[in-house]
Amino acid sequence: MFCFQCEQTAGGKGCTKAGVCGKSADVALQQDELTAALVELARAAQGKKSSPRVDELVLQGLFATVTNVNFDGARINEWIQKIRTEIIAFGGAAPFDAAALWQGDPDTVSLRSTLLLGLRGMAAYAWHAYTLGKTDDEVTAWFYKGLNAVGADHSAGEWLELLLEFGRVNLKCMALLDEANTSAYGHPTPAEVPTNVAPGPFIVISGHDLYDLKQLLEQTEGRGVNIYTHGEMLPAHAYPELRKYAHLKGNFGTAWQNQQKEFDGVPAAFLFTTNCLMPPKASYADRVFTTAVVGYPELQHIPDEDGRKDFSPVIEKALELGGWTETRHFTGINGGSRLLTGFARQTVLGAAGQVIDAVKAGAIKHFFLVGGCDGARPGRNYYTEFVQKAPQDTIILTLACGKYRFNDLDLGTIGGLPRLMDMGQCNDAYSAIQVALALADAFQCGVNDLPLTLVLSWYEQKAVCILLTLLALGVKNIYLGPTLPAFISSNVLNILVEQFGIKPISTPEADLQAILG
Ligand code: FSO
Ligand code: SF4
Repeated sequence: MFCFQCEQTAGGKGCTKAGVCGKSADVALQQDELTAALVELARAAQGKKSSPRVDELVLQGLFATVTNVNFDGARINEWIQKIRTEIIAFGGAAPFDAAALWQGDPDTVSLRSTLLLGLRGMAAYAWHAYTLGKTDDEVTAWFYKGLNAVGADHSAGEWLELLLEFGRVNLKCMALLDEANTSAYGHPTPAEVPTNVAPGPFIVISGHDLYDLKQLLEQTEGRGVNIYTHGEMLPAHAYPELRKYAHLKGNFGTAWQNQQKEFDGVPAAFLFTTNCLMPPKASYADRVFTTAVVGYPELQHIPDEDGRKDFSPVIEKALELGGWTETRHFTGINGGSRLLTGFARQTVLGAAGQVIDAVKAGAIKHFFLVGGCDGARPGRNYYTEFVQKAPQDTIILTLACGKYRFNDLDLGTIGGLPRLMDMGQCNDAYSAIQVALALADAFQCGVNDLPLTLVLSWYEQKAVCILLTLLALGVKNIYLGPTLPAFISSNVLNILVEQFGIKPISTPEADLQAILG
């Protein structure tokens, strides 16, 4: 096997014997075969009309190979067989050798991998929009275009053009998901989310899929089972159509990499709707459920029947386990117990006048977007310290699960606005982009001329597609950590540094000094 798609890859180079994530060598090879089959499917579909069934298969096949999504060889094989059937129905295609994915000249491997990994990330976002009935022809078509590009040769210049074009298409995809989520559940408004767990049966739901949460809330209403969000599901508390359920009680746990410790011995059922599943320990594996493209051998899977799911096995398990008999008190990783979320674009832009006045009066000197994924590396304390050390006259916007490093801190307020504002999930990078564009408009300058710096943490492939979107928008001088991706070759890194001013993070003090002068 060879896999170097995520930040925790072995030795910072590549997993070759087994995945640090728990993916076996066999499953890694099957995932490569699945990817090769998708390239062949895109070849077969060229110049022909696709169908929603095939489009859905493309999304599932790409999404299933995102880090911490699917560890189940049997499910991966099912997708391969379905894709093979569709290739035949299209009239066949020239074969693509899975072994070729990660081989060749290092710069070509780097550029090809960046596009493929970006496509995997975008597939996750397109999937969530799709489950809410939203598709976009350009986004759909680009999956085929991108897969064809992955299977072809290009010059370095052509690869870069493809990557930037992809970044623009991913912006459309994030806009589509924003539209899907806000039209289904309303615009997020600020919400304070409890970290305590009430007595009685409960279910912890993790991942990004709000439609899964909605269905779970409907099916648990009046059943005496409380629902707690976990990880990237936290921002769900801000959506009016989700928070209206009184049994959506609070948030349990912190970011994904702490689950084996945090779930151990908890008398509740756990439901994984998207990525960030770690191999479950025996002490709680009997109560973990997967759904959608998520899979792990021997865990119970909740299938999809024409878009509707029956979560009865999850609910029965929660009732059987019964929860705790008294209220349990939990805190975030810094000991705080107050989590705020819901500062998405409508809320922040609603306060735009206040923000602009505060900038003009000198009360706000700088904005930081400290966003991205969390992970296990100790160097990620950088983000906690960065936020703690940022001066009092700065605002911190955040999104995705990296915020658990600091979202329990009380950073105070400026002019009535909290200094720390959680904009939502990683896909809500769309909200952050809209806010940055609106501020640039108000100050009549470019985004790069705003007193705004992006300090990003990456872990997996959704971060790749978001980074490409930011580059495609011309956003410069992004700080990136905790380490640089193994799939970025030194020549490609040089291009990123020269053309986009990408900076690896150093220390919070040095970076703050460089940014604020
Ligand atoms: Fe975190 Fe996991 Fe959203 Fe990622 S939950 S690490 S960027 O999958 O998806 O932020
Ligand atoms: Fe290794 Fe990450 Fe690939 Fe898992 S997803 S095999 S940890 S590089």
